[in-house]
Order: sequence, then structure tokens, then C-alpha cells
Amino acid sequence: GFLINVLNHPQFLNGECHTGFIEENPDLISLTQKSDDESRLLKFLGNVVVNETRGLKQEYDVPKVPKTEGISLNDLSGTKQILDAQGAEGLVNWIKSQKKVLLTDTTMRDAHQSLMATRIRTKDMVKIAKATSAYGKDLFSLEMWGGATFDVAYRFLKESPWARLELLRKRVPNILFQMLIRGANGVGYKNYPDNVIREFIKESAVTGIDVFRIFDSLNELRGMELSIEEVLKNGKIAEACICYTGDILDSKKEKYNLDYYIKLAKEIEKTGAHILCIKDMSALLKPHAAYKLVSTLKNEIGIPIHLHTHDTTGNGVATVLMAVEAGVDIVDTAFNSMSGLTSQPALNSIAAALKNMERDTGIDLKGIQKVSDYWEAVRPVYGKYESGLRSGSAEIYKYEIPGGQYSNLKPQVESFGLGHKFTEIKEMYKTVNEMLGDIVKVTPSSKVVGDFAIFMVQNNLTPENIYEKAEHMTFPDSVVAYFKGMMGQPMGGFPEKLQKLVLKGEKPITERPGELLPDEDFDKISNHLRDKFEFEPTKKDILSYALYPEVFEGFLKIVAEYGDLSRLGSDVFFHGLHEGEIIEAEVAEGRSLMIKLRSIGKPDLEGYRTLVFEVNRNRREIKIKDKN
Ligand code: 3PY
Ligand code: ZN
Repeated sequence: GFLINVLNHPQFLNGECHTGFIEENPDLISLTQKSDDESRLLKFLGNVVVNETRGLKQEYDVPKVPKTEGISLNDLSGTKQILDAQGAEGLVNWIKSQKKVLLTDTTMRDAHQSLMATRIRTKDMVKIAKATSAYGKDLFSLEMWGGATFDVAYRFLKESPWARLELLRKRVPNILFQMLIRGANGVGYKNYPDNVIREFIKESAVTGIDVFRIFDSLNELRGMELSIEEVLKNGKIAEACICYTGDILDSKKEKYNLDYYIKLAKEIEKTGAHILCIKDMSALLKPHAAYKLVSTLKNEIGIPIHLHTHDTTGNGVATVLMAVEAGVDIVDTAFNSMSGLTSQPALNSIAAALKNMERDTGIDLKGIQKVSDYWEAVRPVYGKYESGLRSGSAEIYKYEIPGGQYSNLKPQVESFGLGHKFTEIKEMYKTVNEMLGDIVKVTPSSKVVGDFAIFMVQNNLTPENIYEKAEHMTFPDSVVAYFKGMMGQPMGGFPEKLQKLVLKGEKPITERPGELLPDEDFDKISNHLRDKFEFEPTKKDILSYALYPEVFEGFLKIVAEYGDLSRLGSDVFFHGLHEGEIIEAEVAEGRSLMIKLRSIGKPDLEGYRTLVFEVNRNRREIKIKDKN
């Protein structure tokens, strides 16, 4: 509180703070929380307006939240109640006894991760949560956490991913919540110590996750075992993945053939995992391959099969329907307005296609239309994060780039000033994959390939000249970590000559990285956070720091400076206000401010602009440095 008061003091903001400042301004310590909230918020809005939008803002429709009148939310009983009453085994038996195909909706996780760089804010999810609970009551699960959502929530949305989980859980008591966890890489891009993974799973389970989809970015079983074991210990559903790559229909592609997947699936079943996921992160599973793979696996293993695919090629719905024909138990889809392209295939369309068929989903088509309509109205606010892809692309079969990475690659490449070399980089992605011996590409191994490809193009490297030209070059961190064995061992091992070039004499490991990483010292983290930020850290805070130290500290600093931004409407959070606009901004539970932006001043000699606001009809001026 105190630090924040100082930071918000006009004298401090104007750079007039000197060492006697505090002594001369004892009143700072007694500034009320109220004026605190107000000035922090104005400072945030002022910065967005001056340094991001320059006051330009289009009109956005307010998304209509469908009414759930007449539906008693307390009486809704779904998959969550089956798990809670009958345990994991009970739920698995229930899945097996279903004739209908079960659907997962990924809107709140993979769909927006793949379509709009994971930017959907909690506020927009919370608004539709009750309607989703009501109209989606026959869904198997909502995938709404994990993957990139954890990092992005803190890093870019300035909100707590844990709060999202808690808020949604309260509003959706009947549908299983599902998360994606990258095995030993948790919700990050590198292997974490075993105790971090265990405690993270425990805390996620306690906070509301029911189904843990676990994968390893190199399809290594030992990268998943600890996570599976921990999920089982917590009485939740362990869904372990085979990440699909290559093409089982192509007899020339021998590395990842049908036998490879059967063997892996059987090993997964032996771990005690409850469900097998076929994780087709890059949309490489062609419709007839889906039929072949699912029907074969249904004969080879006894646990239910959950298919995850993307629609990047435009063949996603066909892949799903073929898998349904072959007896798949559960499939991932996304509400129509959040589906297609790099996202999942369309939920509403698939449910409609299966209507009156043997495996009819039983889902209320009219109801889910309302939920889809809501998301359609939400999307424009996030327009600047959309990839601009307009059609499916068959070239993805060649490049093998995962959905989320594919839509993100262009802006990433542009940020390196290589926008004009996008095609070259996609080709290089393929080349690098070959240089690595053809590996499974999914976070974080896909990031290794992407970073390596950009590095190659940036430095004019080729598979031929790299040994000579890059002898003294420092490779990207992710590439070094990969060759060190810190993400595990790829099938067939590392290409030795390339490994030597990258590691420059450092010795790689062959052990499971978690065996070498010392346990995280949670008490030390707790003390550090308490000392530095003057608050009592919760277990969630400590885990967040263990996973993302800099990102989490950055988040704490932002909250100290600007307050709780999660309550702002998304149009305001991303686009500020235009001159003359009036908004109602919630600053704390049940407390809102009427804010009007009256005018944006010209920069003064030091480059500060004066913004004139009205807050609850009181004139407020604030000076913001124009960084442009
Ligand atoms: C993730 O790891 O976030 C993914 O979505 C992988 O496909
Ligand atoms: Zn995915």
C-alpha cells in the first residue's frame, strides 16, 4: 500500500521525488484505499491511451449473455457429479457404457490459444460460465486451463490464472474441468524439479481440475510417469497422450508408424492412466488415418480414447467423424464461433451432424447456439491478436507445425524483422526437423524447432554450412537445452555431430532431467516474496513463482502499480477509451467508478501529455509520459 501511494503521488509521477520526499509527505501513508484504486486505474488507462491506442477506438458491441432462466443450476448433474460420487474408476466405467460420443469443448483453452494467442480474459469467460454450465450440461468436459494459459494470464493479461479457475469452478459445478499439462515441463517450456510438478498438480486438483491431459513433447513415457502417478494419487482423471506425428497412411514414413503408436498406447495403459489421448496438435491425422488408428487402438487397449485434433487443414471435422465411426469415446471440439482453422473442429456442427445417428451426442443444439453466439460477439475485441488466416492449409501436412505455433509463427518471425522470409522459415522448420532426425514437435520441442529455424535463416545457415559457419555461434537457449537432454531423449537419439556443435564441449545427460534437478526450496521462495513484496504468499503464489519467477514478479509489480485489472471490461483493457467515452469500471467487489475521458492534451516540453478525466463527475487530471 505505502509503496503504491508513493508511486501514485503526483510529485513522484512528475519525477520530483527526492530523498526527503517521504518525510515531507507523511499524509501519503494515510491515503485511503479508494483514492488509491482510482489513481492507479487512471494511470493504467492513461498509459493505454497515450502509448498504445492514441485515443483511437472503434465501437464494440456488448456481447449478449444468454439467459438461463427456468434452468435450476443447482439441479444440473453431469460428469463432475459422476466423478465426485463414483471416483475415477466409476467415471471410466460410465464412459465405456456410453453409446453416444462424448464431446469436450476447448473454447477457454486451446481454441483461443490457437486462434488469438491465448488472450481471452477471465472476465469474458466468467460471463458465459453459467450459460455454458446450463446449455453444455451434456458435455464431457471443458478444457479451460493449462497449456499456455498460465503464462499468458500473468504475462500479458495481468491476471491470476488461479483466480480464473476458482471463478469458473464456482459457476460450472456440473461439467468436468480439464487442463493440459506438459508432463515434466508443467505449464512451461522446460523441465521442472519433481516437487514442483507434484505440488502444482496437487494444487490444481484442489482448486478444481478434474481431468489432467498429460503429454511429453518427445513422447517419452518417463516424462509423463510422475505426473500420471500424482494425478492418480489425488483421485483425479489421468489422461495420457500419444502425440501424433508423421502419417501412418504413408508406408515410406517408417519412424512413426502404426506399430509405434500401438506400443506407446500399451505402455501408457500399463501406467494406470484412465484415458488415452490421441493428441494431434498439428492436425496431421488425416480422416482415414484416424479411422485406422482409432479402430486399431480400440482392439489393442481397454481404456477409453479421447481424440484431440485441430482444423488447420480444413479436414478436422472429417477426422472427427471418421474417429467416431471407428469407436472413439470422446472428441475435442470448440463452440462454432471459436472453431476452425488452427483451432478445434466445430462443436455445434459435429453435434448437428450426429443428430439422429447411432452415436447422437444428445446435446441441446439450440442451447449451444446461444453460447456460440456469445463468443462470436466477444471475438472482435481480440481482433488484433488474430492470425489473419482465412482458409485451411494443406501445406501443414508438409511442415508439421502445431496449431498454436502456426498462427503465432508469423508475428514471431516479423518481430525478428524476417516477415519477408516467412515461407523460407516454414521450409527451414521442416529442414531443421530433418536435421534433428525427425522428432515429435509439440511444446516445448516445437519451440526448439521454431527457434532453430529462425536462427538458421537469420544467420544464413544451411544443413551443409552450419558445421563450419556456426562453430563459434551461441545457439538459442531452447536449442542448447534440447541437445543437453533437458527435455528428454528423442526416439533414435540425438544427431551426434550437431549435438557436439551446439554443446561446444558440454556433456549431455541421458537421465530423466527430474532426477538431476534439485527439489525447489518452497520456503525460500516464500521468504523471498514476503520480503520483496510485503505480503503473505499463498501456495499458489509460491508455485507460480517456481514456474515463472520473472513473469510472476512482473505481475506483482503491475498489480502494485495499477491495481486489479481483471475487473475491467476487455474493450477498455485492450483499447482504453476514446475522447468523450464514459465507462463504468469496477475497481473492487461491488465498487464501480464512472469514468469519462474528457480530453487528451498535447505533449509538453518533457513529453508528458495531460489527460483530463471525470471520475464520478469530479475532474481529474493526470500526466502521462508519451513514449513514442
Ligand atoms: C500446449 O502445450 O500448449 C499445446 O497446446 C500443445 O499442443
Ligand atoms: Zn491442441
